[in-house]
This record gives sequence, structure tokens and C-alpha cells, in this order.
Amino acid sequence: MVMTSASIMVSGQYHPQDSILFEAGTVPIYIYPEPTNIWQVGTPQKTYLNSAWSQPKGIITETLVPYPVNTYSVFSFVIDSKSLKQDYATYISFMHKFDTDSIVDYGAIETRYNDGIWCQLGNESWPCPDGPTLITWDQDSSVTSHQKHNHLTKPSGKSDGWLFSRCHLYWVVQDNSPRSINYDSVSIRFIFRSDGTESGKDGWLIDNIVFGYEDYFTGVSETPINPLALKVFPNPVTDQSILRCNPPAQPVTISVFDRAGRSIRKEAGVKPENFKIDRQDFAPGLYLLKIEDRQGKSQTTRFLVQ
Ligand SMILES: [Ca+2]
Ligand SMILES: [Ca+2]
Repeated sequence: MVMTSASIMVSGQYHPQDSILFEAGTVPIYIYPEPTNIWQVGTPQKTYLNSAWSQPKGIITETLVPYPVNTYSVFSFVIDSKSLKQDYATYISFMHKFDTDSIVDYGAIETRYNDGIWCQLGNESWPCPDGPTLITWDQDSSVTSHQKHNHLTKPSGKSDGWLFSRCHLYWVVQDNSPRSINYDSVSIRFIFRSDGTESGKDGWLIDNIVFGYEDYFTGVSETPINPLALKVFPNPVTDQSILRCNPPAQPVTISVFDRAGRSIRKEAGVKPENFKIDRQDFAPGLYLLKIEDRQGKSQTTRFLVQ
């Protein structure tokens, strides 16, 4: 029986682990106690930010009045270890709506693991020593018009109604990375800043934050070639990586699949130790590599391209 590998791929399975709806009994939210902090959990009662996504509460830059000048407002929460599975992407999604002075007043989202240095999601300043190995965003989708927006890295200006945003945080995929992660906790914080000019605008409203882990390649069938250790090294791929196979395998067919389950490279009759992965051939993201021997036994490993 011959099956093509691509036909058995199922990608992008979301496994929500927890949610923050801002009604009772959700994940604890920490609103930083600085005097200028204006985040409030409550019922929005402003002109544009006039209602939560899930009733009655959301978190908002003041429930009643326009946001003030010179605010630096932060709230954070912790994602616990069950959402941080090795080899998976942690994801966070949320509903939001905003109205600010374009560019000068804006939001930002940051993450870190344990007590490390905060890393801004979408900021070009790279690397983030205590941030994810790779961050990717879905484009914002407007719930009202189905338009796509690109406010993700710096929500500013006026949203077209409610937006759905989702961010994928890829942590280290293998323990041979120079950064090995301790999966104790990951924190996320939302920041809102305003400058010294009064705007009379509503600010930022967020609701229905959901987080969990995202599994790729869940439909892959394997009949492991035992005993065989297979890994891409170094991983993540930053320049050129090789395939390590122990003990050395006979020539095999090697296939590489992208996150959507598409076969993007396939070579037959190749010795694993001769297989090279060049950074320049791949878009940043997570990939599955599958080797298959002449007896039809197969084995997979994953690698991340930065
Ligand atoms: Ca709510
Ligand atoms: Ca302003």
C-alpha cells in the first residue's frame, strides 16, 4: 500500500488550556500598581469602546473617560506550564478594539519566561534573550468587516470594530539549542502608552484572551526505525544545519513539510548525513522532516528556522 505523506498531514491543531474573560473566576490578572496605570477590569461605557466582547466586563484603559496624557499602563498574567509543551507553539489569542492618536499613543504586548527580560512581540530588536525562539502572528481579522489589519505589533489609530488577533510563540524545539528553556512559566503583558498631548479618545479594550498550545503535524504516521536517533543540528536553523542520524542509516527518502502540511522538499536515495538544511531556502517557521527507508519504516523530527 502506498500513501503519500502529504495526504496524512493534519496541521495547526489548537489546544486551548485557559481563557481570561474578565468575568468571575478566571486566570489572575495583575494590574501594575503605578499611579499612572489606567487599566481597569469593568464594563466599558465610552463612545467607541462601549461594550465588552463577552458581557459584561473586559479590560480597558478606563471604563468611563478618555485615556489621560503620559500614561504607561501595564497588566500581566502568567501562562502555566501545561500550555508550554516542548515541540509545540504556545499561542495566545484575544479580541480587541482601540481608538488612539495614531502612532503616538499605542499598545504593545511583551512576553518572557520565568523572571527573564521582557521581549516585545513583533519588535525588530532581536534576539530577545528570554523570549520565544520565534514569534509569528496571524494578521488581525476584523470581526465586523472581515478585513485584515496590520495593527498587531503596535495597536494604534482606530480599529475597524472588534479585531481577532492570534500570536504563535515557538519555544526551543530541541534540547541541543544553545538556549534550553525551563518550562516553569511564561508571562504576557499588555502595555498602553500615551504622549503628552490630550486626545479625548477611548484607548484600548481587550477581552476573551485565550491561550494554549498548538500542535502541528498531528496526522503523521510513523513506524519508527529502531534504534535510531534522528535530529537536526543545530536547531533552530540559523545558517546551515545538518541531519544527525545514529546509527548511520542506509539511503532513505527525506521529505520536509511546512506548518501547513505541504511537502516542500523531497529527496530519494540520500544518506541522512549528506542532507543539508540551508536557512536561505526556508521561511521562518516550524518544519517537519521525515525519513523513510526501503522497508517503508519512517521517522520524523521537527526543526525551527529563525
Ligand atoms: Ca468579558
Ligand atoms: Ca496623545
